[in-house]
Amino acid sequence: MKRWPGIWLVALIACTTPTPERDTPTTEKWWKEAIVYQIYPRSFKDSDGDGVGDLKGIISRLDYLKSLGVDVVWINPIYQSPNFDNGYDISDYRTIQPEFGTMDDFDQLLRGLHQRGIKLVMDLVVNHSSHEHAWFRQSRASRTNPYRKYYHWWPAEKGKPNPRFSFFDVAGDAWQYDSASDAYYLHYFADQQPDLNWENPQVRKEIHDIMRFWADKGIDGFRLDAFQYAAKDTAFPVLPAGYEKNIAQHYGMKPALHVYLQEMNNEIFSAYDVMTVAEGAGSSFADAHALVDEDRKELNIAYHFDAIDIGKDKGRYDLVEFKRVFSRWDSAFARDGWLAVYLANHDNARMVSRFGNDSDAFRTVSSKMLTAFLMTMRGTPFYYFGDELGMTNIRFDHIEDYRDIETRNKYLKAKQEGADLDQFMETQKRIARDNGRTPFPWDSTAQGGFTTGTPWLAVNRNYRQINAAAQESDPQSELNFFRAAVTLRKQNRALVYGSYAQLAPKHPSIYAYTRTYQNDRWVVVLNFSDQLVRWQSPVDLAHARVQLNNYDQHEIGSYRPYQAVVYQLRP
Ligand code: ISL
Repeated sequence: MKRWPGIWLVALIACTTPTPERDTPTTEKWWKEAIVYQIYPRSFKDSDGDGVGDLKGIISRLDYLKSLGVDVVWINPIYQSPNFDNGYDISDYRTIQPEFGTMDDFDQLLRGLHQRGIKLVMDLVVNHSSHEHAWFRQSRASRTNPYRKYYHWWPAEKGKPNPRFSFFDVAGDAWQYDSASDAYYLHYFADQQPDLNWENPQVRKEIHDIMRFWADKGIDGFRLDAFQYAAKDTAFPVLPAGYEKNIAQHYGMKPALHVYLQEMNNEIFSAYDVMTVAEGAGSSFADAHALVDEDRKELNIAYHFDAIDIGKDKGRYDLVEFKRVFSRWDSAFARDGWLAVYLANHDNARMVSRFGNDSDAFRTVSSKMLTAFLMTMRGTPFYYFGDELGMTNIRFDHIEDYRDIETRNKYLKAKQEGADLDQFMETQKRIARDNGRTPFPWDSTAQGGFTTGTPWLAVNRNYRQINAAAQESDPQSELNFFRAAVTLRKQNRALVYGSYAQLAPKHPSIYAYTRTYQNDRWVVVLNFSDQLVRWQSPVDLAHARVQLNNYDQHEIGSYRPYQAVVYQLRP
């Protein structure tokens, strides 16, 4: 275990006014009790030496997944795709991408997971398809093609449509002119990702059939990618000034969204015991509730961006704001609805680089502290693969090292606009999505044991220190801490269903909260700083049992850098 340095800071902060506790939701569901582990399949394990992770690779590591104790695996898209956006541009929703394997491999993976008591959630990318999907090939062929209305077209003789911003387009323009039919089509993401027209009932029926296909195979859930954008104002009016501050409201979240989701629920979700999670939760608590409250009969879990976006632009975050965001969401969902709790995914930097401290001195301990946080909050933890090892950002120096369409296109855009490219590259070291997509380091052999070939994206140079094999045998490793935290959550309903209340909302370094379920009460104390902090809990901890601690010592009222202590009060 790493030693903390000799800098002692006595921070006696009087702000210990607890926030009130809220009721716990009454309905108990398997997906509320589950811990979800997200696998980025390109980077998990390559079985055939082509440098790309694949299904056989995952199959070869099923026992590792079992050993983690997680309940659900969410796998990023594995369908056929020309891969402009790493599978988020699907050209056939019923075929497995050949570089990932075959449908037989998929069936074997699903069986292997189920045999080990692990469920599988698939990523459903249906706000848009690939431009290579047969629907789009037809749609663009002529204005009279039966598939024309599967997408959003604007005839050129009406002039240029009102501007819409594209997240990934080099020019930032979501309208792409297509000479074949002298019209523009809409793509909120890259021009290889045309938006589907959900107003067309035929499109909705096609998607239901696709969902039924996968549900009949026995999968256990769907993550709905970027679905808040599916219902748009298709008159495409001029947007009001300042619309960028509320993209979700102006680009999607129109009332028809709920019609589409209720239809989907009626057709699919109610017929299968599947869990459903909405990527993006609108722009208000009301929006998020409208997506997931039980009586709405739409989705199960809201996956909002407020927490993951904290300080993204500034390069640092303020713990008081971090606590406020998590607490406000918790309290807004204390009675109805349910949330995902996460600190990383394939669209973000590594958790420890972003919210912890990835220096040699503090990487291990701060990554464990963040794990303790995720495993003791209310909401379903969505834990990103590799964070159990404390993987860090790769921080590429050259644009050529990046594979992500977002980073590469933003670089071209910045270049065209004459922006400061050094500054751009520095920012990407902090936030680029490829930071979180590098291959999983299994051991200290070449390429971290991920592949025998050339990896599609560089393996982080620190794989000799940070790898699963080394951590497996070390009882103090991040990996074994993760397993202990998972077990603790699984064994204690208070950590799942217990009400939540902050103990020191204004403290700049300590995040402390209680979780209470019937007469079982817990106190979680997390030091988010690299200094020793003295802080007295308003709840008496003298007789509490320490159930989780990322240091081997512990002293009530004195918390070492990035220390996490989880106490259970004795009744
Ligand atoms: O990644 C983002 C910013 O860096 C987000 O704006 C992201 O594009 C948005 O959350 C939607 O993400 C999802 O759909 C995208 C895909 O690239 C992402 O990987 C996916 O999570 C388009 O399908």
